[in-house]
Amino acid sequence: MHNMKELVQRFPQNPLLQPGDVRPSRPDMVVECLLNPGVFRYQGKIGLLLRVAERPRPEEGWVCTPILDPDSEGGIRILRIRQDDPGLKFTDPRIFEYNGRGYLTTLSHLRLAWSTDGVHFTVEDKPTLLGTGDHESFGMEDCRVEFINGRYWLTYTAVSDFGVGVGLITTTDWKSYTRHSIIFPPHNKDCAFFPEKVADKYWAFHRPSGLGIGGNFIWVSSSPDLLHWGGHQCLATTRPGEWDSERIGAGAAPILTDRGWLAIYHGADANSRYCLGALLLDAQDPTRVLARSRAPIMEPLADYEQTGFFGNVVFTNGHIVEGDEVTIYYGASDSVICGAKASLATILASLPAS
Ligand code: MAN
Repeated sequence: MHNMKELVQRFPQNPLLQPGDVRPSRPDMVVECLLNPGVFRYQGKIGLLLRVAERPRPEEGWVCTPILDPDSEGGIRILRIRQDDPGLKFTDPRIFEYNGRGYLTTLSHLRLAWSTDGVHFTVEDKPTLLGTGDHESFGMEDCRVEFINGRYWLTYTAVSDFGVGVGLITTTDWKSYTRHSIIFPPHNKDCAFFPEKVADKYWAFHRPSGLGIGGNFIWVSSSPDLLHWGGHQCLATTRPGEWDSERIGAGAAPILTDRGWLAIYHGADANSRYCLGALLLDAQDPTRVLARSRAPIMEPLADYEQTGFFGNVVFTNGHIVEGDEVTIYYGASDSVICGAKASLATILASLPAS
């Protein structure tokens, strides 16, 4: 099952969390997938901010998807469409089109899970953050968490009928939350803040999508205050014919090493097979790429990474660094949460000389 040449070591306990470990947000909903956690330390514990994707119990002959709607009972409206409706078009298990408009098959919220050993996690009983307002009616996804200036900064994908953008929330205690505005409007996702200032500015990765011209590329931007972003520059593009030919996006915050900023990113090919790779950026100038993985540092090879809600996916947006060791928490097959360890020196040594 495992390719021993890979430079990451998967946890033997994988998967660490599965949909059955999480209580649905309402009795009429089913937890379908656990995905892509943000990761942080708080009061001696490791916290995961999970993406929990739910949908109504399946009904024979119908496609049902939940949409947040403050005017509906319980704050959720169920869109019910007959499976044979000619207006219905299925693209993949995650998304569908109805009468020319795009919808998600599941609704995601964010939920905390805690651990003292980084392997065994206890998931909170209730959603921590639910989509709020017009820009999150299709949910909140794939949250990056970074601790800067005494606060945790949560950058997540806000999905609605208006598009897919990046939302920002801050907290100090994981009990009360301050919601800021959308910081990168549609179409944009995969936003991760750098942990500290570089050249007197804050920095963030994000992933706008070009329509027709351009593509799904990683951009880097700077800010005086972590709220207002400018100086946008394209940092890395997809590579035709390679494992990252279709779309790329940042993982969590980059890691400062003695060779520069090491960033772990995801790349997908035309078959939507998601792997992880690494980028090395200049320590003083994060717009300068010094090196990039030729081959992935991690591929979907384990059974649980190949089969699931959306198979052949390893996707990360959170890790913990301890000396030379990075523990990568990741979503496998858009279904379960897993962990893997790697040596930073080994990842750096795998990058082509620049
Ligand atoms: C893609 C996938 C889905 C996600 C939507 C909206 O289709 O990443 O998992 O729900 O985008 O962000």
